[in-house]
Amino acid sequence: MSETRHNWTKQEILDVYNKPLMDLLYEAATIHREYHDPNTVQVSTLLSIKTGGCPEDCGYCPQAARYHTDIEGNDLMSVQQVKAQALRAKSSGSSRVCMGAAWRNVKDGPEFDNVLEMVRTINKLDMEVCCTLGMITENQAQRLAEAGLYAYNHNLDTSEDYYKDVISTRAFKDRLDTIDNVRKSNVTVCSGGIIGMGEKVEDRAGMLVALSTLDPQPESVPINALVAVEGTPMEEIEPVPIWDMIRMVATTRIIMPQTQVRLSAGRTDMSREGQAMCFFAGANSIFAGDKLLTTPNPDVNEDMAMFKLLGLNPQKPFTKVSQPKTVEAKDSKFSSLGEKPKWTRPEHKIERNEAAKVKAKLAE
Ligand code: SAM
Ligand code: DTB
Ligand code: SF4
Repeated sequence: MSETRHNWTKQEILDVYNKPLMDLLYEAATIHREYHDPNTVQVSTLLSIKTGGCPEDCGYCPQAARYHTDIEGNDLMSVQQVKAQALRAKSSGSSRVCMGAAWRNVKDGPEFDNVLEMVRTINKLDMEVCCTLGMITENQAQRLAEAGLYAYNHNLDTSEDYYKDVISTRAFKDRLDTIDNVRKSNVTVCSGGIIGMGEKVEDRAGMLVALSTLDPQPESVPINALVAVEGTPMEEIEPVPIWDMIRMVATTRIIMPQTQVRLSAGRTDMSREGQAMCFFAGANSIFAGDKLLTTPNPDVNEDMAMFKLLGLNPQKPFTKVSQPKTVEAKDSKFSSLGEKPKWTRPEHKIERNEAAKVKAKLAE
């Protein structure tokens, strides 16, 4: 087996990314087959448990309160609503539910207690549970782990350099700190990013340096293509070419051989042929269901037809890591600390974010 390296340099990653396509595909597919069944793809369903009204200024995100987008905001869903959606996801072939909240960070209190109950409920349905709730402390990660959380998603999104052009309300280091907090628990790490935000290929490589030098590397790495949503600062960016997506997936597979590489946002714009190339290049997970968090995703039936056509099978839950045990709230070893961590607020000016904010004000 090829070794898993944690010392990849940006130049080495660029050299991989820029290989002649046939060489890149062959190398990625070979490594993919060493570590994974190439005909198995893990299927996750996203559930936006709290939508919109987010205080952050992420330039790609339709849920940031400061931009004017057409999404419908919602308060935290109830545990019963979440259970019903998880059952639907299970019956349509998903092995994982990923619950997303438009929060900057998790605050201890009744809402987080409800999220913990959602985690317990889904784990008891024998599905993998993932959460993406923004920045969290070590204590919060431990409480999620006790509830039975399988994975925590926290994307680096781009390189440290380009991060400053995308977000001003938190720093790259805060993201790394949250990942570190998750690592101190038994919860697996899901972290990746977005391509097609106007970044250079060097930034894509820079992000992959940051992810691949984590030790251990993330258990899953989502690669999103930007979904350019009207009203966000990135509304006018042209869709990223499929070739960039294929190169990014292949490079991720080569430098992180053991990880599940998830072909994430942007699949509605990809042909079946394009997606098939991504699976060949090492993608072995997707988000299924007709909605991501707020934007469209291919219909489940369409995806199942694609799986049939390509001879792909959905991965069973807990194939890679065993099922966590759920500890009930009354037996919990970790109580709420009510901490008020000092996450960073750089607040530098990003021209296009400022312009989108002004435009939104005028539209009010
Ligand atoms: N608020 C939490 C956070 O930012 O960590 C969790 C939810 S947030 C929507 C999760 C991830 O979705 C982001 O880190 C980003 O990678 C991805 N995302 C958000 N908007 C996107 C878009 N328009 N296109 C592609 N990916 C997007
Ligand atoms: C990830 O990397 N992509 C997902 C999930 N993790 C949370 C989110 C994609 C969101 C796309 C824009 C939207 O639907 O709001
Ligand atoms: Fe908020 Fe997350 Fe969207 Fe950023 S990506 S605006 S933190 S919901």
